[in-house]
Amino acid sequence: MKIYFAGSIRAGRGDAELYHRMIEYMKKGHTVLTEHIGDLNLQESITDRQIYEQDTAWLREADILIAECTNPSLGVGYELAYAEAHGIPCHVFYNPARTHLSAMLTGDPYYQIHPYETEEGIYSVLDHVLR
Ligand code: 6IA
Repeated sequence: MKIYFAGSIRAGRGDAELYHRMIEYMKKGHTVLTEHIGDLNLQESITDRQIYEQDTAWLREADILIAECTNPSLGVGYELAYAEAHGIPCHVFYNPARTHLSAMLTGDPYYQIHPYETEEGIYSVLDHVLR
């Protein structure tokens, strides 16, 4: 599967190590189009227009969107809406002990929402959805 992984960039990199581990896990059996989300030394080297054009092209190409939404991000919210508009299946992971997820995600039946308590819980759900 071609996976578009979405996680916070300008909205804060506090979960970057978690994104990195999730991407490494998914890469064992699949292609992650957005590996840079887990890059711990992310450097902004292209223009915002180039980022938008590249990311929306990857979204249209993706078989599935996996989003880690514990750290709220406008960009990730935009990507989720874009993916829904293009019929791409979306799975949203978040830790309810750390955030109260937006009703615009939990209230939209299109999204498969996966609250987790421990990081191990993420991987067992990923095993299931990426089968
Ligand atoms: O609003 P945020 O910046 O938190 O939005 C994060 C989301 O938007 C991620 O899921 C990305 O797919 C996308 N995004 C935001 N900024 C970038 C970016 N910056 N590069 C790629 N995708 C981005 C430059 C990084 C550089 C290494 C090229």
